[in-house]
Amino acid sequence: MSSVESWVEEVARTTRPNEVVWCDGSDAENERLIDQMLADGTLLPVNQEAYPNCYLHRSHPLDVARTEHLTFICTERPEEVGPTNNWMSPREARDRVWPLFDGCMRGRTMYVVPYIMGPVASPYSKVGIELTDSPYVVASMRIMTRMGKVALDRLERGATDWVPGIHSLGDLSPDRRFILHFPSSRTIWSIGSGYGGNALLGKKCYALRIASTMGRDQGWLAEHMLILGLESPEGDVTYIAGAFPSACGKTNLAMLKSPFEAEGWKVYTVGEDISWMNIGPDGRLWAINPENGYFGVAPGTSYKTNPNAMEVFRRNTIFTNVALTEDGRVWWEGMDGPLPERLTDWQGRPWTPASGTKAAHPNSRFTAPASQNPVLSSHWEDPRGVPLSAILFGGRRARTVPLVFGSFTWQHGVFLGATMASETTAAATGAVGVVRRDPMAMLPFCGYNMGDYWAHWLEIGQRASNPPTIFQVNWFRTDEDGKFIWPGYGQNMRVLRWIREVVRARAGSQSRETPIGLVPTVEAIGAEEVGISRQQAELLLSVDRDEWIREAEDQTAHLEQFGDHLPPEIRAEHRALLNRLK
Ligand code: OXD
Ligand code: MN
Repeated sequence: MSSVESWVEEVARTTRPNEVVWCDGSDAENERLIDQMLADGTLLPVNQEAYPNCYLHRSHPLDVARTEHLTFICTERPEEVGPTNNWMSPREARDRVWPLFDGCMRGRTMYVVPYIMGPVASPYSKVGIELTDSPYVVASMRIMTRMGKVALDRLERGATDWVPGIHSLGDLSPDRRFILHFPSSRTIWSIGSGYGGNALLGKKCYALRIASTMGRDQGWLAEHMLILGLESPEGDVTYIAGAFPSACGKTNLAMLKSPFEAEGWKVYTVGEDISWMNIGPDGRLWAINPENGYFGVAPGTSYKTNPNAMEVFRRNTIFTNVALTEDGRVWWEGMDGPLPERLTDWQGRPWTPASGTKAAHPNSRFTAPASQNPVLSSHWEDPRGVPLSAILFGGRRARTVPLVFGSFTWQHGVFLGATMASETTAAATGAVGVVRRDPMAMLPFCGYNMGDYWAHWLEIGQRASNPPTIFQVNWFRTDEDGKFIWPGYGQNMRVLRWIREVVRARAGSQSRETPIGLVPTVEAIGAEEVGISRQQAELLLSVDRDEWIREAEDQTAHLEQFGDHLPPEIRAEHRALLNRLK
């Protein structure tokens, strides 16, 4: 018996499902699952003429987002996970959490879901196996990963470092919900939630938390980043990765519809949430997208904000917690067109504009195959990945942070990532709109001590002879009236074009050096062409010394919490910033 088979048997002995089904990933298997879920109400059909092969899932109303406070990294010593992770000892996990798996699949089927994270032919891709009692998870994993026989084939060809993951819906109670990661055995246990980020174990649990520790041990990076290709009129493509916290527009930027398409400027998507980056033989960082689909935030997605996404989920898509129109089409806040007079809300209740509630849950989602993206990069499955010229760190900041600025060096760029902050969104449970430090947008996803993680970033920069240039961006700066100054979305192309000039060392006259980094001129981004007044444009690109001194002082406590694990280089960058400001 193979190691996979004996592990499956062992788990089944504890969870005691009625039946164990090995998934092959075939169409026939998927159809059977969909039929079964339609029959038992796990899925509802949406209008099949408008949205062929698309379905709606309504989750338990207390299970609608990632639950960071119930997410733990399990290591022998708390120091290994650092101050930004929840820690649990493996012994406590065994004593407190494992008993919840005892008999948890009684009366249910346990699906064995083998999957590959990354392009099938890439040496950088890796295998995982998820055991789950949720058919919704199986159907979603089939969209989000290369699932089934392809993964078993890879194991048969000798891949030994597969990641075992056990998932059960349990009783869906937040009181008995845990998402645990064991970096030493590269194992994942998740119980009590069916929500994507908690239950599709390939995504956040494997491709970020576990993979970040693999990257530390093996010399690569697993990051919460989109990857895009920017094509210029000259025909060259500049690859850019970008880390933004959840629900801050990664999907929109990765699929940006260029307002300058006629002139030859175009964006192609490689990935929209996760990037695995290895140093290539040429000393550059090469990125692959480990995912096969998009688990995108629905509200705010429209023809105006992201026309390409509107095409992606036209078919073969699972929607979660969106609203339905009277003729069975999906709907959410921010969609084009007039507000419908009557809807069925995300919990299945009748809704009218007078209801005073959101019709779609703010974290409602679409799960759609990447292959349906009209602007998918032709290199998205390139086994080598794509070579990065720039990395962006972005957040939601109403004040202080200009639209874009470039770092002076890799080390300075790592410092920018280490200190980045953002206002919280609905992607995780908890208060929305609070500024929190979210280093590299990895606060909920880094599987080890964040201080050691920065040291690893610094080391990658030492080993890569030609690393990408690091930038910080902020689409969300507001004016005195609290209105966004920058139109964002397609107009972000203007920022990407300036970045391309900088990485080609051609942006001299279009930039000015400030104490925080290199900022474009108003002309370089054509702020006035998008209807922003000169004064507003200057505010958008301004670096206010007093605000930045406050910002830098506020960074102190954040950095110092890492104690001995804070790399001296980061402390030196912090001091250098304060010196430049004063
Ligand atoms: C996501 C998230 O679902 O970051 O991608 O929460
Ligand atoms: Mn994400």
